[in-house]
Amino acid sequence: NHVVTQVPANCTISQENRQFYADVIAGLQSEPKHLDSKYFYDANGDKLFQELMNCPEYYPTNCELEIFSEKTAEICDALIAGGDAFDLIELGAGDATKSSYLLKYLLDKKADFTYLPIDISGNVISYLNITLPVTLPGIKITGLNGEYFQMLKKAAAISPRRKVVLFLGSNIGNMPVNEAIEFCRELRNNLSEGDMVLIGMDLKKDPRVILAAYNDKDGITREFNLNLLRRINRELHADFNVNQFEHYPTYDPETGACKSYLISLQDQEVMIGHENISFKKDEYIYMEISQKFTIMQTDQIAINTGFQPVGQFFDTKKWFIDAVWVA
Ligand code: AVJ
Repeated sequence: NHVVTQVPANCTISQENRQFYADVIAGLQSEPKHLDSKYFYDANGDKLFQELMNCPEYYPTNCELEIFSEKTAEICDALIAGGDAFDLIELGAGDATKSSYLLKYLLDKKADFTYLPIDISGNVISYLNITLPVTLPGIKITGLNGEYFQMLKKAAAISPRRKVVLFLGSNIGNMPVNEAIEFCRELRNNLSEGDMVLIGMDLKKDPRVILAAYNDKDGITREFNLNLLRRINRELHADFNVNQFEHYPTYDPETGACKSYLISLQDQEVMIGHENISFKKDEYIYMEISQKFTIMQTDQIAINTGFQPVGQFFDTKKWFIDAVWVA
């Protein structure tokens, strides 16, 4: 954080925020305007997402927790079936609440594995490195702080063992379908034959249930979106008036795309660093996609990207799937 870039004469942007600044400016100078949802997760965004997971309307976390707590043995047996010793890699581990069910079961079973959580947040990785050996005595853990594919390459360099990759929470849904397929292809290219993936995907269901999950009564999702504008104000010296933007979530039952927008309530100008961005009344910023899938689509994505779908785990309502794929 020592190297700084002058933005306007009197403001500075830290080295680590230069990419953030470039992405924000490029996104808001595009037509239509958009921001990248990966920037939701600063410390405040992490907290809001935790709150969101406790909202009654936000069902995906509860569904996947039900799968992990009720089907622990079946899931672990499917993962162990590929061979004894393995590296259990988690993409975007967060606080590892869901994966802890698997870790505990695998430890009790004396399975020979090392847990390698990968996360872009250094805080997350140091938290896991410190707390997991206490809550799960005997666990072998090597946290990797960085981008998914760079860290996967690093994991492959550290050990030649079979890889089992966890990609949970329907994080795959944060990409449009084409990009999700590209992502799975790149994932496959970073794995070897016989490696496995356990991937969580949110399924199509009653459109009203889905829309409500992204439009909770307490307004946490709204705050979650507006927080990115606040973060831009704080870190990039901008002057968004967040009261002049309205959260607008949509769900298209045909395509399964759940998208959220922030709509400008008036003609307005916003300064970000030395850039001036104009908004027309009713103009939108496209903030996030949370894609929903059919069960058939989950199999097709696997097959089209070089995997074999070999297992499916559902919650009782069949709202969410954790699928097992073999490379
Ligand atoms: C963490 C990406 C799975 O898309 O459902 C929740 C994020 N956004 N509410 C999702 C989110 C709005 C969440 N993921």
